[in-house]
Amino acid sequence: MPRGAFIAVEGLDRSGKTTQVTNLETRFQAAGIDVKLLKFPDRTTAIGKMIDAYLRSQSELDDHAIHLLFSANRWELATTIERLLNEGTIVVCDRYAFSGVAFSAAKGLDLDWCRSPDVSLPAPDVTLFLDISPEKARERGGYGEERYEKEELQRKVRTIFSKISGEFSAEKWVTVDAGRSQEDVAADVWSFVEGFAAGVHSPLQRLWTRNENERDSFNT
Ligand code: DGP
Repeated sequence: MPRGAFIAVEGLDRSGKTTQVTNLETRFQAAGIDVKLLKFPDRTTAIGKMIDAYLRSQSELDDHAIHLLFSANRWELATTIERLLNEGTIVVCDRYAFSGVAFSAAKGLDLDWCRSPDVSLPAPDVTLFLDISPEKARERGGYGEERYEKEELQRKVRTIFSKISGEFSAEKWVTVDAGRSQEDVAADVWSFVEGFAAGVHSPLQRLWTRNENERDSFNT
C-alpha cells in the first residue's frame, strides 16, 4: 500500500496560505481521500503556548531560544506525521521547517545553525511556496500586530526563502505567484498536488540529510 504524501505549504505573512491549505483539505476530502491538516506553530501545546506569548510580544526570549522552541514544536508532532503518512493519510502542513530557517535567519542568525535542530525531521514530498511581494501584502491591508509582521523583516524573509528554494529540485519546491486571485492560486496549487492523491511509493525522506537528494553537501 502506498503511504500518504507529505505536502508543506510555506509563504510570507498575508500570502493566503491558510485559505489555500483549507481549500486543499476540502478538495482531498471531496475526492474521498484521508487528509490531515497541521499548522505550525501549533499554539495548543505547552511549547506552542510559549511561542504564542512570544509572537504576541507578551514575553521576551533570546533569538536562539525561540528558534529552538519553534523546532521543538515541530519535533513534538514528528511521530504523528510519520504515523499518519504510514496509514495512508495525506498530511498538509501550514508552514514547516523552512519558515523556521527563513524567519530566524532574517533576524540575523546563521543559516546553517538555523537548519541544525530541524535536520532529520520528516521531509515533505513537495513544498509549495506562496510568494507575495510586500507591496501586494500592503494592498491586502498590510501586516498584523504580531512580532514578525513588519515590511522590512518580511522582505528579508522572502530573500531567504528564495535562497532555500535554490537548493531543491523543481519537483520538490514549487513557487506559486500568490499575488493573484484566490481562485487562480487554488487552481495552480491543485494542479501541483493532485498527482499525490494516489499516494507515494518511495520511502519518506529526512530533512537536510544526505539521503534527501536536494543538498548533498550538507551533513557530510
Ligand atoms: P502564523 O501562525 O502562520 O501566522 O505564523 C506565526 C509567525 O511565526 C509568522 O510571522 C511566521 C513565524 N514563524 C513560523 N514558524 C517559525 C519558525 O519556525 N521560526 C521563526 N523564527 N518564526 C516562525
